[in-house]
Amino acid sequence: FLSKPTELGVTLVGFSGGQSRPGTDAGPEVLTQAGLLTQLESDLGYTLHGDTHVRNFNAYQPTVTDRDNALSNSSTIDDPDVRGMKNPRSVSAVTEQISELVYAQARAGRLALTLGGDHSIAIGTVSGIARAIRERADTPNDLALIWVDAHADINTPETSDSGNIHGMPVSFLTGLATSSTSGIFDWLQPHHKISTTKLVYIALRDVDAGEKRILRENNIRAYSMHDIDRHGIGAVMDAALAYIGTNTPIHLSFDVDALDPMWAPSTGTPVRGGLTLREGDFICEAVAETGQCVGFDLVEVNPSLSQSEGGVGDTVRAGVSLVRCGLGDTLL
Ligand code: EXY
Ligand code: MN
Ligand code: MN
Ligand code: MN
Repeated sequence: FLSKPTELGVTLVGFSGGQSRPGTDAGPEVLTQAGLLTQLESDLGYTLHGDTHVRNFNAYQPTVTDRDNALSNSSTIDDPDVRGMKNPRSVSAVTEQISELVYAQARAGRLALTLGGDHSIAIGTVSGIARAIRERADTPNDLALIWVDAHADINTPETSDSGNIHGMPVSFLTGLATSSTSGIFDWLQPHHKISTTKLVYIALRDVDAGEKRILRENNIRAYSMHDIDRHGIGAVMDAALAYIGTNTPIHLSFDVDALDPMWAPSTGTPVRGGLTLREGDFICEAVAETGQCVGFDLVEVNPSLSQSEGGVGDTVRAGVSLVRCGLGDTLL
């Protein structure tokens, strides 16, 4: 139902307000400096659309210091917690803008590539693509979402212990988190949302108790590292894609912390016991191979964080590899 993608709609999101460690906003910059976009053009043959310069969405992020200063300086923006969410106005405003930008790329029939940024930005990417897919005549079915991550990112504001919105995007995208009268994420309309039956997780290994309950109660399809160890990544991808079915457009949201920190140490919430780089690449290749992929995010690359010399380079090389594989790079 979709023709082989040649047009790429690029959005480079410099934003870190969904969590508290500075540096994730520089993710798109280090990935593009490594030549990623040039490779997509010259090696993979894509025509690039959208904005190939990084947008600094952190300009919308009032920092903790700003908040403290706001007590003495009324001209600084204040963004106090709402239902325990940190930086709620800023994340809501930024993701609304991302949603519009990504919608425009997907609506024009382009494969929407977004480089983040922390994972809160997926509230923008998934909502924009879900809406575009509902409108497009070449896509008979609603969007499916494959979320590759060590974490489930499905806390509601009420179940979250941290208040970090990068741990909540899936609950807002599926409507499990209720929008309130607070104005935060009130812009999310039914046409932006996806069904929990169209959601598949891969590589989970650090899921909060409240999130486990949400996954269980909603019967959400999830493949943990345990499942990958038991069945192998090939069988897991076969099952995941069979569950989604053919004729269904797919968005792949890849958190680099799904990879073991051995391969991708420069990220804010690393969890040991993760995917090898090849398993990560394989997931991306398998989705690309379906010909159903309409969107791809790579998030949570944080070049300010590295335990070891060379850790940033390793993480960036891994990120470049994942994107190339997700966009249909083949070796033979
Ligand atoms: N579950 C934890 C929380 O809600 O704070 C950790 C979330 C980490 C989220 C990273 C982006 O995947
Ligand atoms: Mn994540
Ligand atoms: Mn459609
Ligand atoms: Mn994660």
